[in-house]
Amino acid sequence: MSERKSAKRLDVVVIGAGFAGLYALHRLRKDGYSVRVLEAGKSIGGTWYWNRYPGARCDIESMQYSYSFSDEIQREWKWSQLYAPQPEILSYINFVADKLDLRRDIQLETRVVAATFDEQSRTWKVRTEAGEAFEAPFCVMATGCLSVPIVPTFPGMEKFEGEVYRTSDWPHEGVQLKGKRVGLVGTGSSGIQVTPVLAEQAEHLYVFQRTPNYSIPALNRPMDEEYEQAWKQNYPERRKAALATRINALSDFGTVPGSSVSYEEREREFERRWTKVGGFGFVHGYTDIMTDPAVNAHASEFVRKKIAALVHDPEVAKKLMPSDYGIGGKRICVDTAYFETFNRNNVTLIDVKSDPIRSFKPNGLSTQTQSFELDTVILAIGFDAITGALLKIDITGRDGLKLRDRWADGPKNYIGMAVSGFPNMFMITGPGSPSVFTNMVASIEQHVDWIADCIAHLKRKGVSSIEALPEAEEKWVSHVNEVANATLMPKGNSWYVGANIPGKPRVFMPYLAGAHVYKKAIEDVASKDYEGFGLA
Ligand code: N01
Repeated sequence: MSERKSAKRLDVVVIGAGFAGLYALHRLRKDGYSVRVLEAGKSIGGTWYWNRYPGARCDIESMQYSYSFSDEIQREWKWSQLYAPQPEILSYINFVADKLDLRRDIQLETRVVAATFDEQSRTWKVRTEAGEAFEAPFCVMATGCLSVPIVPTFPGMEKFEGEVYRTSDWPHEGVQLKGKRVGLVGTGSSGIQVTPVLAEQAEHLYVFQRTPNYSIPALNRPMDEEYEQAWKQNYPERRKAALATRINALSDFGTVPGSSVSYEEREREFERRWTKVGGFGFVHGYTDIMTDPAVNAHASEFVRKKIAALVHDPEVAKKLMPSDYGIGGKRICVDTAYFETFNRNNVTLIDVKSDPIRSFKPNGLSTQTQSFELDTVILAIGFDAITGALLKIDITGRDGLKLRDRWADGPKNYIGMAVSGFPNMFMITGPGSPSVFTNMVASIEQHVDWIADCIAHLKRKGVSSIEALPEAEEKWVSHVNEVANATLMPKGNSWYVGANIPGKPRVFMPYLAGAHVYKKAIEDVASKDYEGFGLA
């Protein structure tokens, strides 16, 4: 047991030094508070620090997936590609940290294990793995939506004599795969991004796929100078316009429902979007693509036809086609030559839904019916999403209430930022907010600004605590569920509903009404003297 040191007192403790924690530090420090950011990693960057597997890149355009709060920064930084690769995003984050002199208030290699609200002093007492203690009236959870990787539990893994890597904490020095027989488990966004790169490096790549995904070509390309300048010269207006959309990003949004046009017209539009727009823009064509079963089925069928055209072997193509859920039922993937990779002689697809992985052995792994000799296994098996990082910390609110108990049936919250029973604790892009359905950087800025404005309001009013009221929370959670249930999205067995974690309550966690609707909702709450909160 490490020695307990006396607690450091601050105005705000921020947990996590990714995009969210860094902006929270900047904004709150600018507002005059003493702030400390506690970060488990050896460096800053959060998601973009850990997920450094080859092929990792963002799937929102970089001109938009970047901070907007400083016009100087957004004009100064130069993105090399339409969709920046992970090393460039990490360099950008480091550039911002240096530019704003953020590092002096960030404590690295500091994992927070517990946070407890002390009612008498109205402070959060935060404890780290090393036994260090911090105290502050406010605690900001900038812990990320996809930051707790699933721990694999394949039988016999300990017997495997080769190397095992996870995309979610890829070695900094890289991995040598030349001449190796590589097994990749998992075909979500990470698996789909890493596959084409692994195929180029490995002697042979075995892709173990449980559920096929809908993936759309990114159409990534070097940054066009004119395009970049058009953004830089119009940043303020474009950023503002982005916040009026449902994803906090500009895209080629269609304005009519797909049900109002003919099948042929939809087909032409899907074709245009597949070949000219790319990425998530594919599903932005019609307003009802996630709500009208027929339109959704058409878009899904269109992707399956593309897979059939891209993959030479019809049997492999069939295995790659999602068939038991519609597009959007799981997180849509964005790729660069993913399906084409299965035309290579050194790539084999194994369907582990019909033939599940049974166990590892010293020189590979076995499914129910086959055996594979492997030198390296790469796991891209996902995350305990949205609530995982919050529940990993032992959070205790008023009256000894544990967040783990409070959320036993799902993440109760008010406007995605607060939880009743947990005063002065704020979540950035928490459950009940649009989070992963939006441009995360913009949503992070929105939350940080809302929280900073809220703390300023409390100071002005001379009150020291704010807490979501149970009835407001109840109402918000029912609304979030109602909105989700009006779409086809909760139907898939996705991490949006916690289906990838055995025993996790099945609740659709993000708010789906659109970022623009959400923006108005949280602005209304603030303008009505923080309606739905109790101030004391
Ligand atoms: O994780 P996932 P991810 N045996 O959960 C499979 C963001 N992201 O890291 O679907 C065999 O999507 C699992 O199969 P199934 C993005 O939001 C963004 O890929 O459960 N297979 C699935 O195929 C994304 O959605 C970017 O049947 C097993 C895969 O592992 C989120 O992160 C890039 C298994 C996990 O897929 C998570 O993506 C990367 C088992 N026992 C990630 N267990 C960009 O911005 C799990 N699987 C581009």
